[in-house]
Amino acid sequence: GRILKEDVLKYLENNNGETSHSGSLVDEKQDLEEAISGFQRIMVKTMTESLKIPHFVYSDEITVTKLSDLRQSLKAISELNETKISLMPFFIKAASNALKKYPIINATTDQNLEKIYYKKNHNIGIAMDTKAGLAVPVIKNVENLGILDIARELNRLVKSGKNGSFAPSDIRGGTFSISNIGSIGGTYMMPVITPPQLAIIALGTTKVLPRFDKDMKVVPESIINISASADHRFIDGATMANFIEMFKRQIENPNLLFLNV
Ligand code: CAO
Repeated sequence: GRILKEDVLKYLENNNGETSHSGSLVDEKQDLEEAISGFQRIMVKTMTESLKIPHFVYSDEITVTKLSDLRQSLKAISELNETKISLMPFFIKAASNALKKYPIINATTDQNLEKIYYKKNHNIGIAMDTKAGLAVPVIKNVENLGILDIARELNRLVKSGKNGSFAPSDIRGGTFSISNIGSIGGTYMMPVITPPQLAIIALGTTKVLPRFDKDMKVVPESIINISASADHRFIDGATMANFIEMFKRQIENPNLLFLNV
């Protein structure tokens, strides 16, 4: 019942990323029948497996005012003109730094649930809305990458998603995932774990909202909601809460990101 390398290669070869992902009917006067193939077939199989996992969801809000300011200031640096740096590379790096401290969140398991594999590399899957539907390409070895390296690799994968040209190795080997649904919309989302991974985080849309500062004055802050799903057979709530606290501390104090603490 697993997706084989051959299935993905056949799909990439035959479809060049084209499906009726938008759901729009070619002929609006009649019903349309369509074979389930490509990334949609992967989604059907993966999500059916995912539902066997006892998920728990932990949510919080994160203030991204400082990080948004930092990102804006980077836009003025001419050397970066070629590379788009969204908030994502910072989220990916913060997650990797936190995974170092909480390795169970970067672990995988086998089909019979007899072993836990603590993965040394942080291969972070990025849920992506591509021309061919939901894909989760992987940024490999994030623990060894700087923010700019991550941004370049994300740019490359987004481009591949747009023209349906992922290499099979791009969509293999994820150990943890991030879904930024907020680039489209939404405040909260319960993300679904991709087996054999044990955890995933989802981010909502950044909104400017009133919050109290340390002097109890109301100030505008950029707020993003985060929800983390974990496999409760292997990860407990306290571990996930600590992981998200560490992630949040770095995002709220972006200087920490560069210290790898
Ligand atoms: N809140 C508000 N704005 C956001 C945002 C957020 N959470 N995330 C991104 N944006 C903004 C970006 O800043 C960018 O704006 P500017 O061009 O003005 O800078 C714009 O939205 C587009 O961002 P992007 O999509 O080009 O870049 P990204 O790195 O933030 O995201 C990716 C990349 C691949 C995560 C995103 O394109 C995507 O596909 N998101 C959907 C993920 C998804 O489908 N999840 C569901 C999985 S379960 O079905």
